[in-house]
Amino acid sequence: MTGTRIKQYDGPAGGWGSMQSVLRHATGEDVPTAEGVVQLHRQNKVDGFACVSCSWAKPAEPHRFEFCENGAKATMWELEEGTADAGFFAAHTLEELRAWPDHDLEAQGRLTEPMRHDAALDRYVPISWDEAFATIARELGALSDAPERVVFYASGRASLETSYMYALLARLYGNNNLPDSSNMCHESTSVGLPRSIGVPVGTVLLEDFDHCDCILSFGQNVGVNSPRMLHPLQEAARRGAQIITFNPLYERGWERFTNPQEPLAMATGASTRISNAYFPVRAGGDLAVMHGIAKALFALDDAARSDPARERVLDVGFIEDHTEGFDVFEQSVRNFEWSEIERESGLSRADMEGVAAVYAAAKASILVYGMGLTQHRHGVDNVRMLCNLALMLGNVGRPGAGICPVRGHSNVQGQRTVGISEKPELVPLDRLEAQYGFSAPREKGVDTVGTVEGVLDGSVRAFVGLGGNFLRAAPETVRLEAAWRDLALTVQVATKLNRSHLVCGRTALLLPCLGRLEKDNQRSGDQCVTIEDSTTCIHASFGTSAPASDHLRSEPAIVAGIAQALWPDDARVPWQAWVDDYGLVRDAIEETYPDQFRDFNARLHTPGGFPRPVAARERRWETPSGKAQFHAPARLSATGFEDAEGRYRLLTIRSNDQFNTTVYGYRDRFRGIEGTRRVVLMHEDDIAEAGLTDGEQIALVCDADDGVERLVGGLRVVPYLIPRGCIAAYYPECNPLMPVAHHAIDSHVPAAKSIPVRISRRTDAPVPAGPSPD
Ligand SMILES: Nc1nc2c(c(=O)[nH]1)N[C@H]1C(S)=C(S)[C@@H](COP(=O)(O)OP(=O)(O)OC[C@H]3O[C@@H](n4cnc5c(=O)[nH]c(N)nc54)[C@H](O)[C@@H]3O)O[C@H]1N2
Ligand SMILES: Nc1nc2c(c(=O)[nH]1)N[C@H]1C(S)=C(S)[C@@H](COP(=O)(O)OP(=O)(O)OC[C@H]3O[C@@H](n4cnc5c(=O)[nH]c(N)nc54)[C@H](O)[C@@H]3O)O[C@H]1N2
Ligand SMILES: [Mo]
Repeated sequence: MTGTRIKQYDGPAGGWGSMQSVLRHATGEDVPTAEGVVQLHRQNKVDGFACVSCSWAKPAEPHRFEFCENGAKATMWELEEGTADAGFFAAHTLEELRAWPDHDLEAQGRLTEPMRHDAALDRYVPISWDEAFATIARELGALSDAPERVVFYASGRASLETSYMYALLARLYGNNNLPDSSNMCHESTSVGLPRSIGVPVGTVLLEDFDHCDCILSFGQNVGVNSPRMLHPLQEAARRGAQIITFNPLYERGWERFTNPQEPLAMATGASTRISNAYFPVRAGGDLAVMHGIAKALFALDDAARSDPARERVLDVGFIEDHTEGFDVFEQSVRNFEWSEIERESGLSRADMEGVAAVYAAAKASILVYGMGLTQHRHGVDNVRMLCNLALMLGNVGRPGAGICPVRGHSNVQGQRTVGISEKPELVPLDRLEAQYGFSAPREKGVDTVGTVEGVLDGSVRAFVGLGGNFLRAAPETVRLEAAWRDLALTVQVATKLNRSHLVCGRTALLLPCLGRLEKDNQRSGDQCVTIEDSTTCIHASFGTSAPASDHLRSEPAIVAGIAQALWPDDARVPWQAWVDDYGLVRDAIEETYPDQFRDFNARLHTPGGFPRPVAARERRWETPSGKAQFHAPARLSATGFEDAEGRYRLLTIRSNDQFNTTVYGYRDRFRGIEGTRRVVLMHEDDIAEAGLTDGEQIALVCDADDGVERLVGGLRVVPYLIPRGCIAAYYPECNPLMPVAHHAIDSHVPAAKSIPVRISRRTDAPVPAGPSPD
């Protein structure tokens, strides 16, 4: 570690900086270079593997290297040599490991064999696969008279095949307790979009980016979290499309990009401007911004209406034929005062009018968004207000136009498609019952927030985790960890060691699985799996690299192993045949979802993936009334709390050197923060007003009035270009500050982008592990 370095970064996204960053990881992580290079070449190709990083679309005609800086890091992180094997666990107690930073835990390398927690030794010790499955079956069997006490969590990386099997396992066991990472992520999308446009997913395809002339983006960090999306954005910008971004932070990817695929640009350092205009909205201020744009659109339309020679601004034909609720929405927008809109958004009326003029003039617009909209108390209203803007101009269901939520994990959207959901009404239970001859549970299951509450109040007794790092990703870290130890059973299926593996229930198992890059050889031969990208296209993925250990099992084999141990004499589900040949799981998926997965096995290899049908793309509205719905939010702030003296809106952010709770390193290049993650980004006037100094270390205290103290210390104050009253700090270090009750209404997404906090000089606050900012 070279120590903390905080210095403004002036380069573009992409470019030599990204090449250097990739190379540093290639050499620094001990990857056999040849293997790393061979694998990178196969990333996101038709006969290759689907990147384990983000879920952005994979083009039919891929670039020579269809990967980005962060996809390359994800690949190398998984291939890295070195292992967390039995010898490693013999050498370290869990108490000792709990003091390690997230980075150091995963950096040990891949998990290699099944382990169980020995409480007396406070260590993981090896266990055979058969014993592990028998232990799980015994513990789950003991809870089966009240199956709602068991939770089956999934992180969004597992394939469609694994996810289908896993959801079936939970339902055969007797519950719909299938929370997934989406509950902390785009659940506001999954709840908001169906209400507005009748589908839970975005409506754009990759080719729409070739036909749009305007892109509005809200709260998404493209350069870090979906860098391959910079290619269509760059092409759109070069064609002259207007790109307008709303984000409290100036994120480099939306500003400028140098395409590493272009030798001339690399040689000359030329970069493409991405956004024509960039507006630093206050965190939680998007509802106000979107109301401002809508209000200005109404004003433009009023002017057009008064002049018969001019075309209307609103798409009145579309509104008339396809939508409901317009009048109420219109009245509501007109009733909000500009002064209020300006105050809540932090932007000027003139700016919002300017955006409205650009948006009104465009023939086809795409509206892009991410966590900056979904992770708020009123995140569902945010999503629905974005739909309103699209509906006003008929920007859904025609070429070059649409709604584009940029999803997170590489198969998070697909997991929902094949039944991972706590909401039974979203799953074809009748069909599953007919297919497998059982009576499916009909009660709603718990989501992530429900799981946290259930662990806290004792109603949840066992947790099975298919990937992920639940204890780090979820809110309420401190109380959750304390209650977690009282669970009867915790099972973690994982590739790498993380914090969630170090806080154990009374019986605890850690089961290592193959990663997506690894060759998965089963009885019928080498297997491929499938995933769904952000634009509903389904892709095959073949792993070819040698498995990190001979003891690893594939995720389908582990799910089947648990099921077979639970129900050894039950022939209703062909678990073993499925493990032998994943093509049979795909046949089963097609049988359950015939419209979505027609000819599944035959279409796997379609270049660019094959799109699932999305009704809203054809302007069919699968809402109760058969029309798209305008919605009138009752307020302009998405935060769910009032402003108060000394109270800040904390937005938790990802660095350019992490994938969720996986911390690759300590270089947040675009933000110019290196060597530490213990920082709080603050406007310089706020720093002065609070009597703080640049570089001072402070604590943050959650400002929820519920009698629980939540604090994080050792954070260095960094002056930063961020709206006043807003501060930013890293996830997951700041998750102890998030109360479980502070989540989005209806979708239950923890409100990680506006947490009410105060600044404190207390010195007794727990300090996150990791390099100190001194
Ligand atoms: N390299 C890498 N790739 C990833 C991930 C990763 O961690 N690393 N994570 C994956 C996952 S699971 C997901 S969900 C996605 C996440 O990708 P994003 O949706 O981009 O999520 P974040 O980076 O958390 O936040 C996005 C942006 O929201 C802005 N923001 C915060 N509050 C507000 C607000 O109130 N309004 C507006 N307009 N903007 C706001 C932040 O400044 C930030 O730039 O990326 C996926 N891809
Ligand atoms: N404060 C705050 N909290 C947040 C967020 C935020 O922006 N702010 N973002 C939220 C979001 S968007 C999300 S999606 C969640 C993420 O929550 P999770 O999905 O639960 O967390 P990850 O960090 O993605 O999980 C990483 C772990 O997954 C395991 N893993 C990796 N690959 C595989 C695999 O192929 N198979 C298996 N079985 N395991 C694997 C590894 O052991 C690794 O340590 O966090 C949420 N929490
Ligand atoms: Mo996510």
